[in-house]
Amino acid sequence: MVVVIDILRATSSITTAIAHGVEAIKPVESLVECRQLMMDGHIGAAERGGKKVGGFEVGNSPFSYMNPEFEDKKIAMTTTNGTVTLKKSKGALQVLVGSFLNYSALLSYLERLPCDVLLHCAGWKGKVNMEDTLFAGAIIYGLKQMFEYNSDAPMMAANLYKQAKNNLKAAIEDSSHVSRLIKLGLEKDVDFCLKFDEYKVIPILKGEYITKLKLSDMLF
Ligand code: 3SL
Repeated sequence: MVVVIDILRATSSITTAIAHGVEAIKPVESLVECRQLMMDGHIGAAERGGKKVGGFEVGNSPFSYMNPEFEDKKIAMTTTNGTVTLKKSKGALQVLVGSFLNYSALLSYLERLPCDVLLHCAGWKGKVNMEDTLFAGAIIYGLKQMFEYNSDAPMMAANLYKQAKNNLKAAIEDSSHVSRLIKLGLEKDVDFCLKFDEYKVIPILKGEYITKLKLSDMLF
């Protein structure tokens, strides 16, 4: 079982889109593939370096996925790190999408699971980042010793979260990606992505598409 985490902003945007009625999201790595799918009837969503890529319908702001016109539609999405991490997670027993926005829903599923869980943080271009580590820590903290750790990394993430949990924004405000998004005028996206439990959905990557986890998908 893998939980993909890209708090700013891919997994927060995917959670928002699925909660707002998007039928399915196909994560793809290249702009070329995304453009091809757009020509084949998908809504095209593309972000690079925090910016919406010209020629596509949306970028990666969670607010752009609250659009009622996207209900029951399919989206092809490519982002700098999040969609790459989703593709790399393929082959796991299940691939779930995690964010603060669906924290409690995800936690209550994970705590009943009879299997190992890998928290797969997207980071930024292969490097660790604060916001994904904090969310991984929030999950580990929430699971309260129900799992054994296979290294010290989960304990480190949980300790970081414990120190930061009363003011997550302060903990990440000097981080690399928050600084990048603020320079782009996207602080409201940061604030939204740090909100707990806006939604109850758990997006799941099944085959090529991310959809809403249904009762029949549950492993217990
Ligand atoms: O890297 C990603 O997948 C994005 O979430 C980055 S951004 O927040 O859209 O800049």
